[in-house]
Amino acid sequence: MDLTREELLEAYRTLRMIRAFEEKLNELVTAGKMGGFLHLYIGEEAVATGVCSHLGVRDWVASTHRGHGHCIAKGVDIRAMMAELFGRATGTSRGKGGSMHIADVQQGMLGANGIVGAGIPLATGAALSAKLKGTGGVAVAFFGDGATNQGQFHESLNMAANWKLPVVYVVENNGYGEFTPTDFVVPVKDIATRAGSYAMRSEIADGMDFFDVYEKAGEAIRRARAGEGPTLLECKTYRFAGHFVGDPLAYRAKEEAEDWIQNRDPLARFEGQVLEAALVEADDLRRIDHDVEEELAAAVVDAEAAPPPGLEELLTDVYARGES
Ligand SMILES: Cc1ncc(C[n+]2csc(CCOP(=O)(O)OP(=O)(O)O)c2C)c(N)n1
Ligand SMILES: [Mg+2]
Repeated sequence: MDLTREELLEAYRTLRMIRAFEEKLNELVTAGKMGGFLHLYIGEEAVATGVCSHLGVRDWVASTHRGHGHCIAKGVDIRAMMAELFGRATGTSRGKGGSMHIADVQQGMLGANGIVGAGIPLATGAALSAKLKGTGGVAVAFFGDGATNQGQFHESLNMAANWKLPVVYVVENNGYGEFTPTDFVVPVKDIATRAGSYAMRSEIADGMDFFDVYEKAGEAIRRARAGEGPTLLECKTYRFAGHFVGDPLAYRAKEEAEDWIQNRDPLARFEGQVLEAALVEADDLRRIDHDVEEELAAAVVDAEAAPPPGLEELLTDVYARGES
Protein backbone atom coordinates (compact mmCIF):
# COMPACT_ATOMS: atom_id res chain seq x y z
CA MET A 1 0.00 0.00 0.00
CA ASP A 2 1.54 3.25 -1.17
CA LEU A 3 -0.47 5.75 0.88
CA THR A 4 1.32 8.13 3.23
CA ARG A 5 -0.09 9.05 6.64
CA GLU A 6 -1.25 12.40 5.20
CA GLU A 7 -3.00 10.70 2.31
CA LEU A 8 -4.72 8.26 4.67
CA LEU A 9 -5.95 11.13 6.82
CA GLU A 10 -7.16 12.93 3.69
CA ALA A 11 -9.04 9.79 2.61
CA TYR A 12 -10.63 9.51 6.06
CA ARG A 13 -11.57 13.18 5.93
CA THR A 14 -13.37 12.61 2.61
CA LEU A 15 -15.16 9.51 3.90
CA ARG A 16 -16.24 11.37 7.03
CA MET A 17 -17.25 14.52 5.14
CA ILE A 18 -19.48 12.56 2.75
CA ARG A 19 -21.13 10.73 5.66
CA ALA A 20 -21.62 13.88 7.73
CA PHE A 21 -22.79 15.95 4.76
CA GLU A 22 -25.49 13.39 3.93
CA GLU A 23 -26.57 13.04 7.56
CA LYS A 24 -26.86 16.82 7.80
CA LEU A 25 -29.03 16.93 4.64
CA ASN A 26 -31.24 14.18 6.01
CA GLU A 27 -31.72 16.22 9.18
CA LEU A 28 -32.44 19.46 7.26
CA VAL A 29 -34.94 17.91 4.84
CA THR A 30 -36.71 15.96 7.58
CA ALA A 31 -37.02 19.16 9.67
CA GLY A 32 -38.51 20.97 6.66
CA LYS A 33 -35.58 23.40 6.47
CA MET A 34 -34.44 22.27 3.03
CA GLY A 35 -36.56 21.45 0.00
CA GLY A 36 -35.86 19.25 -3.00
CA PHE A 37 -35.70 15.57 -3.72
CA LEU A 38 -32.51 14.01 -2.32
CA HIS A 39 -30.81 10.66 -2.82
CA LEU A 40 -28.23 9.98 -0.11
CA TYR A 41 -24.88 8.23 -0.60
CA ILE A 42 -24.55 6.92 2.98
CA GLY A 43 -22.93 3.45 2.93
CA GLU A 44 -21.26 3.94 -0.46
CA GLU A 45 -18.56 6.43 0.62
CA ALA A 46 -15.60 4.10 0.01
CA VAL A 47 -16.39 3.93 -3.71
CA ALA A 48 -16.20 7.66 -4.50
CA THR A 49 -13.29 8.14 -2.09
CA GLY A 50 -11.26 5.15 -3.28
CA VAL A 51 -11.63 6.12 -6.94
CA CYS A 52 -11.25 9.91 -6.68
CA SER A 53 -8.13 9.61 -4.47
CA HIS A 54 -6.34 8.90 -7.78
CA LEU A 55 -7.73 11.89 -9.69
CA GLY A 56 -6.59 15.46 -10.16
CA VAL A 57 -8.14 18.55 -11.75
CA ARG A 58 -7.25 17.52 -15.31
CA ASP A 59 -9.40 14.40 -14.79
CA TRP A 60 -13.15 14.31 -15.30
CA VAL A 61 -15.98 12.76 -13.34
CA ALA A 62 -19.59 12.31 -14.45
CA SER A 63 -22.03 11.46 -11.70
CA THR A 64 -25.61 10.43 -10.96
CA HIS A 65 -28.77 11.38 -9.08
CA ARG A 66 -26.90 10.07 -5.97
CA GLY A 67 -24.03 12.45 -6.63
CA HIS A 68 -23.05 14.39 -3.49
CA GLY A 69 -20.33 11.90 -2.55
CA HIS A 70 -18.74 12.05 -6.00
CA CYS A 71 -18.72 15.86 -5.89
CA ILE A 72 -17.11 15.96 -2.44
CA ALA A 73 -14.50 13.34 -3.36
CA LYS A 74 -13.67 15.24 -6.57
CA GLY A 75 -12.98 18.38 -4.55
CA VAL A 76 -16.09 20.51 -5.06
CA ASP A 77 -16.37 23.13 -2.30
CA ILE A 78 -18.92 21.93 0.26
CA ARG A 79 -20.00 25.52 1.02
CA ALA A 80 -21.01 26.03 -2.61
CA MET A 81 -22.72 22.61 -2.59
CA MET A 82 -24.68 23.46 0.55
CA ALA A 83 -25.69 26.83 -0.91
CA GLU A 84 -26.87 25.05 -4.07
CA LEU A 85 -28.98 22.68 -2.01
CA PHE A 86 -30.57 25.67 -0.28
CA GLY A 87 -31.26 27.27 -3.70
CA ARG A 88 -28.94 30.22 -3.08
CA ALA A 89 -27.17 32.46 -5.62
CA THR A 90 -23.81 31.41 -4.12
CA GLY A 91 -24.41 27.76 -5.07
CA THR A 92 -22.45 25.76 -7.64
CA SER A 93 -25.26 26.29 -10.19
CA ARG A 94 -26.30 29.67 -8.76
CA GLY A 95 -29.11 28.00 -6.88
CA LYS A 96 -30.96 26.84 -9.97
CA GLY A 97 -29.82 23.23 -10.16
CA GLY A 98 -30.19 21.64 -6.74
CA SER A 99 -29.08 18.18 -5.67
CA MET A 100 -29.17 16.47 -9.05
CA HIS A 101 -27.42 19.27 -10.95
CA ILE A 102 -24.42 20.10 -8.82
CA ALA A 103 -21.54 20.67 -11.24
CA ASP A 104 -18.13 22.33 -11.11
CA VAL A 105 -16.25 22.18 -14.38
CA GLN A 106 -13.18 23.89 -12.84
CA GLN A 107 -12.81 20.89 -10.53
CA GLY A 108 -13.47 18.42 -13.34
CA MET A 109 -16.95 17.60 -12.05
CA LEU A 110 -19.22 17.38 -15.09
CA GLY A 111 -22.26 17.13 -12.91
CA ALA A 112 -24.68 15.03 -10.99
CA ASN A 113 -27.45 13.91 -13.33
CA GLY A 114 -31.18 13.32 -12.96
CA ILE A 115 -31.27 11.02 -15.99
CA VAL A 116 -30.23 7.48 -15.09
CA GLY A 117 -27.23 6.45 -17.21
CA ALA A 118 -26.72 9.86 -18.80
CA GLY A 119 -23.34 10.48 -17.18
CA ILE A 120 -21.88 7.47 -19.03
CA PRO A 121 -21.73 9.05 -22.52
CA LEU A 122 -20.64 12.36 -20.95
CA ALA A 123 -17.56 10.71 -19.43
CA THR A 124 -16.95 8.85 -22.69
CA GLY A 125 -16.95 12.16 -24.56
CA ALA A 126 -14.65 13.73 -21.98
CA ALA A 127 -12.26 10.80 -22.43
CA LEU A 128 -12.32 11.23 -26.21
CA SER A 129 -11.59 14.93 -25.75
CA ALA A 130 -8.68 14.20 -23.36
CA LYS A 131 -7.25 11.71 -25.82
CA LEU A 132 -7.54 14.01 -28.86
CA LYS A 133 -6.12 16.98 -26.97
CA GLY A 134 -3.40 14.88 -25.33
CA THR A 135 -4.07 16.30 -21.86
CA GLY A 136 -3.16 13.06 -20.06
CA GLY A 137 -6.54 13.27 -18.33
CA VAL A 138 -8.76 10.31 -17.48
CA ALA A 139 -12.56 10.34 -17.25
CA VAL A 140 -14.56 8.37 -14.71
CA ALA A 141 -18.26 7.64 -14.97
CA PHE A 142 -20.03 6.63 -11.76
CA PHE A 143 -23.41 4.97 -12.21
CA GLY A 144 -25.70 2.43 -10.59
CA ASP A 145 -26.55 -1.17 -11.40
CA GLY A 146 -29.88 0.03 -12.81
CA ALA A 147 -28.08 2.22 -15.33
CA THR A 148 -26.35 -0.80 -16.87
CA ASN A 149 -29.67 -1.82 -18.42
CA GLN A 150 -29.69 1.43 -20.39
CA GLY A 151 -28.71 1.47 -24.06
CA GLN A 152 -26.26 4.31 -23.54
CA PHE A 153 -24.20 2.14 -21.17
CA HIS A 154 -23.70 -0.47 -23.92
CA GLU A 155 -23.15 2.06 -26.70
CA SER A 156 -20.56 3.93 -24.64
CA LEU A 157 -18.64 0.80 -23.62
CA ASN A 158 -18.52 -0.38 -27.22
CA MET A 159 -17.17 2.95 -28.45
CA ALA A 160 -14.66 3.36 -25.62
CA ALA A 161 -13.26 -0.15 -26.05
CA ASN A 162 -13.04 0.25 -29.80
CA TRP A 163 -11.21 3.58 -29.54
CA LYS A 164 -9.20 2.64 -26.39
CA LEU A 165 -10.42 5.74 -24.60
CA PRO A 166 -8.92 6.78 -21.23
CA VAL A 167 -12.08 6.12 -19.22
CA VAL A 168 -13.05 4.03 -16.19
CA TYR A 169 -16.66 2.96 -15.80
CA VAL A 170 -17.47 2.53 -12.12
CA VAL A 171 -20.71 0.69 -11.48
CA GLU A 172 -21.95 1.08 -7.93
CA ASN A 173 -23.90 -2.12 -7.51
CA ASN A 174 -25.94 -1.43 -4.39
CA GLY A 175 -28.37 -4.28 -4.97
CA TYR A 176 -31.36 -2.11 -5.88
CA GLY A 177 -32.63 0.24 -8.56
CA GLU A 178 -35.25 2.34 -6.77
CA PHE A 179 -37.40 -0.37 -5.10
CA THR A 180 -36.44 -3.28 -7.34
CA PRO A 181 -33.73 -5.81 -6.36
CA THR A 182 -31.00 -5.93 -9.00
CA ASP A 183 -31.27 -9.70 -9.48
CA PHE A 184 -34.92 -9.23 -10.51
CA VAL A 185 -33.91 -7.24 -13.58
CA VAL A 186 -30.29 -8.20 -14.30
CA PRO A 187 -29.66 -11.78 -15.50
CA VAL A 188 -25.89 -11.84 -14.87
CA LYS A 189 -24.47 -12.44 -11.38
CA ASP A 190 -21.66 -9.93 -11.79
CA ILE A 191 -22.30 -6.81 -13.84
CA ALA A 192 -18.54 -6.74 -14.50
CA THR A 193 -19.03 -9.63 -16.94
CA ARG A 194 -20.93 -7.27 -19.26
CA ALA A 195 -17.53 -5.82 -20.24
CA GLY A 196 -16.76 -9.10 -22.01
CA SER A 197 -19.17 -8.21 -24.83
CA TYR A 198 -16.90 -5.30 -25.67
CA ALA A 199 -13.57 -7.07 -25.13
CA MET A 200 -13.06 -4.66 -22.24
CA ARG A 201 -11.08 -5.36 -19.10
CA SER A 202 -13.18 -5.65 -15.94
CA GLU A 203 -12.62 -5.90 -12.22
CA ILE A 204 -14.75 -6.43 -9.11
CA ALA A 205 -14.08 -4.55 -5.88
CA ASP A 206 -15.54 -4.72 -2.40
CA GLY A 207 -17.23 -1.32 -2.42
CA MET A 208 -17.35 -1.27 1.38
CA ASP A 209 -13.55 -1.45 1.59
CA PHE A 210 -11.70 1.77 0.74
CA PHE A 211 -8.42 -0.09 0.23
CA ASP A 212 -9.82 -2.63 -2.21
CA VAL A 213 -11.49 0.10 -4.27
CA TYR A 214 -8.35 2.25 -4.07
CA GLU A 215 -6.14 -0.53 -5.36
CA LYS A 216 -8.39 -1.70 -8.19
CA ALA A 217 -9.36 1.80 -9.30
CA GLY A 218 -5.67 2.76 -9.19
CA GLU A 219 -4.77 0.03 -11.66
CA ALA A 220 -7.70 0.90 -13.96
CA ILE A 221 -6.78 4.59 -13.93
CA ARG A 222 -3.09 3.86 -14.46
CA ARG A 223 -3.95 1.74 -17.52
CA ALA A 224 -6.32 4.37 -18.90
CA ARG A 225 -3.67 7.08 -18.50
CA ALA A 226 -1.06 4.89 -20.17
CA GLY A 227 -3.25 4.43 -23.27
CA GLU A 228 -4.12 0.82 -22.42
CA GLY A 229 -7.87 1.41 -22.69
CA PRO A 230 -10.95 1.43 -20.49
CA THR A 231 -12.04 -0.76 -17.57
CA LEU A 232 -15.45 -1.61 -16.15
CA LEU A 233 -14.99 -1.64 -12.36
CA GLU A 234 -17.90 -3.11 -10.42
CA CYS A 235 -18.02 -2.07 -6.78
CA LYS A 236 -20.35 -4.19 -4.64
CA THR A 237 -21.93 -1.85 -2.17
CA TYR A 238 -25.14 -1.00 -0.30
CA ARG A 239 -27.07 2.16 0.41
CA PHE A 240 -27.77 2.38 4.12
CA ALA A 241 -30.65 4.86 3.69
CA GLY A 242 -33.65 4.67 1.37
CA HIS A 243 -33.65 5.39 -2.35
CA PHE A 244 -34.64 8.98 -1.49
CA VAL A 245 -35.13 10.91 1.74
CA GLY A 246 -38.56 9.85 2.93
CA ASP A 247 -38.49 6.37 1.35
CA PRO A 248 -40.47 4.11 3.76
CA LEU A 249 -38.18 1.17 2.78
CA ALA A 250 -41.03 -1.32 2.55
CA TYR A 251 -39.29 -3.42 -0.10
CA ARG A 252 -36.22 -4.67 1.76
CA ALA A 253 -35.82 -6.71 4.93
CA LYS A 254 -34.72 -4.83 8.04
CA GLU A 255 -32.31 -7.66 8.88
CA GLU A 256 -30.58 -7.34 5.53
CA ALA A 257 -29.93 -3.62 6.03
CA GLU A 258 -28.90 -4.12 9.66
CA ASP A 259 -26.34 -6.72 8.62
CA TRP A 260 -24.65 -4.34 6.17
CA ILE A 261 -24.81 -1.39 8.55
CA GLN A 262 -23.50 -3.30 11.58
CA ASN A 263 -20.87 -5.42 9.86
CA ARG A 264 -19.73 -3.67 6.71
CA ASP A 265 -19.82 0.06 7.38
CA PRO A 266 -16.99 1.49 5.20
CA LEU A 267 -16.03 4.13 7.79
CA ALA A 268 -15.80 1.66 10.67
CA ARG A 269 -13.86 -0.70 8.42
CA PHE A 270 -11.36 1.98 7.40
CA GLU A 271 -10.90 3.04 11.00
CA GLY A 272 -10.32 -0.56 12.12
CA GLN A 273 -7.79 -1.16 9.34
CA VAL A 274 -5.69 1.97 9.90
CA LEU A 275 -5.72 1.72 13.69
CA GLU A 276 -4.86 -1.97 13.71
CA ALA A 277 -1.91 -1.35 11.40
CA ALA A 278 -0.94 1.64 13.59
CA LEU A 279 -0.87 3.90 10.52
CA VAL A 280 -2.63 6.76 12.31
CA GLU A 281 -3.79 7.54 15.86
CA ALA A 282 -7.42 7.49 16.99
CA ASP A 283 -6.97 11.12 18.09
CA ASP A 284 -6.19 12.11 14.49
CA LEU A 285 -9.50 10.66 13.36
CA ARG A 286 -11.50 12.29 16.16
CA ARG A 287 -9.93 15.65 15.32
CA ILE A 288 -11.07 15.22 11.71
CA ASP A 289 -14.60 14.28 12.88
CA HIS A 290 -14.70 17.48 14.88
CA ASP A 291 -13.33 19.67 12.07
CA VAL A 292 -15.79 18.22 9.58
CA GLU A 293 -18.73 18.96 11.89
CA GLU A 294 -17.57 22.56 12.34
CA GLU A 295 -17.03 23.07 8.64
CA LEU A 296 -20.47 21.72 7.86
CA ALA A 297 -22.21 23.80 10.51
CA ALA A 298 -20.53 26.93 9.09
CA ALA A 299 -21.60 25.94 5.56
CA VAL A 300 -25.22 25.70 6.70
CA VAL A 301 -25.08 29.10 8.44
CA ASP A 302 -23.52 30.73 5.34
CA ALA A 303 -25.98 29.09 2.97
CA GLU A 304 -29.02 30.11 5.02
CA ALA A 305 -27.76 33.70 5.13
CA ALA A 306 -27.04 33.88 1.38
CA PRO A 307 -29.58 35.43 -1.00
CA PRO A 308 -31.60 33.46 -3.53
CA PRO A 309 -30.96 34.32 -7.20
CA GLY A 310 -32.56 37.69 -8.03
CA LEU A 311 -35.65 38.02 -10.19
CA GLU A 312 -33.49 39.57 -12.92
CA GLU A 313 -31.80 36.15 -13.22
CA LEU A 314 -35.05 34.31 -13.83
CA LEU A 315 -34.24 33.65 -17.50
CA THR A 316 -30.44 33.33 -17.32
CA ASP A 317 -28.60 29.97 -17.29
CA VAL A 318 -31.80 28.06 -18.05
CA TYR A 319 -32.86 26.20 -21.18
CA ALA A 320 -36.63 26.44 -20.94
CA ARG A 321 -37.81 30.00 -21.44
CA GLY A 322 -41.30 30.95 -22.42
CA GLU A 323 -41.77 33.56 -25.15
CA SER A 324 -44.49 36.13 -24.51
C1 LIG B 1 -33.84 7.50 -17.80
C2 LIG B 1 -34.45 7.43 -16.43
N1 LIG B 1 -35.29 6.41 -16.13
C3 LIG B 1 -35.85 6.32 -14.90
C4 LIG B 1 -35.56 7.27 -13.94
C5 LIG B 1 -36.16 7.14 -12.54
N2 LIG B 1 -35.12 6.64 -11.62
C6 LIG B 1 -34.42 7.48 -10.82
S1 LIG B 1 -33.26 6.67 -9.91
C7 LIG B 1 -33.69 5.18 -10.57
C8 LIG B 1 -33.00 3.92 -10.13
C9 LIG B 1 -31.56 3.92 -10.49
O1 LIG B 1 -30.97 2.76 -9.99
P1 LIG B 1 -29.41 2.59 -10.01
O2 LIG B 1 -28.90 2.96 -11.36
O3 LIG B 1 -29.12 1.22 -9.53
O4 LIG B 1 -28.88 3.69 -8.99
P2 LIG B 1 -29.10 3.79 -7.40
O5 LIG B 1 -30.31 4.65 -7.19
O6 LIG B 1 -29.27 2.43 -6.87
O7 LIG B 1 -27.86 4.47 -6.90
C10 LIG B 1 -34.72 5.33 -11.50
C11 LIG B 1 -35.31 4.21 -12.25
C12 LIG B 1 -34.69 8.32 -14.29
N3 LIG B 1 -34.35 9.25 -13.41
N4 LIG B 1 -34.11 8.37 -15.52
MG1 LIG C 1 -28.63 0.62 -7.60
